[in-house]
Amino acid sequence: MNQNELKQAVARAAKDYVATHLPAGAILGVGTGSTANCFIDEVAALRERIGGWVASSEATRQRLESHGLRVLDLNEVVARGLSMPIYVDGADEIDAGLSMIKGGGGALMREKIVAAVAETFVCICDQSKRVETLGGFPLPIEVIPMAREHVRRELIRLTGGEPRLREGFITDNGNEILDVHGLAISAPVALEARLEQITGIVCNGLFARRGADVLLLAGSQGVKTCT
Ligand code: ABF
Repeated sequence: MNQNELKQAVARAAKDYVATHLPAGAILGVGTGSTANCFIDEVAALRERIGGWVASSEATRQRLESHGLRVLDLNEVVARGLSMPIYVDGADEIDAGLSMIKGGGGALMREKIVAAVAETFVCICDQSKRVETLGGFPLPIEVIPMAREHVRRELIRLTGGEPRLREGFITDNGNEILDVHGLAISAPVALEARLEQITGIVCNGLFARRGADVLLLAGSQGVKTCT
């Protein structure tokens, strides 16, 4: 199977997971990226039993709406005391402890917010994303534009990596992204916490403290479920 077929396979597996595990009428959180797009196209078939949809980016909101699905405001969901039992999203890298690098598509902040609200994070990936050590994929850091050079200097000091501005890209929140190259992240939880302390960083792309709960991983032998 090529990579696109693997994405389709994991998207179908995620739809089955939702059909089995999401209580009828409950709200589903939906991620961003090409694997998440395959998932949206599959899971739209479950519209009758899903009570509402929360999007982790403008692109995802538009794709959900193109299927005629009702996208809810996250504040309204939380304020009304509604639960979001499942959030399904892709990743750029994932390790054995289900820590991830995310944000290659630039939606890291909203993805982290939706993941924080959801009860179960289901990560959907093809096998190319599974790594021993995170950091081969450049770590995205969303920054307030006026803080970019300060953050760049702090990132070099802290990580020894090479932060590069993602040229011509502005996030859904109006910010810039520095991609940090050349990392080998041995302690993702500790690094995530340290990055959160740098003034000017809006969000870092490590999802370690709140990693995935379930990984659906597509490979040549089919889709494996890892917890
Ligand atoms: C989102 O989409 C991101 O966090 C990650 O950057 C990306 C993965 O995209 P794809 O499925 O296209 O590889 O999940």
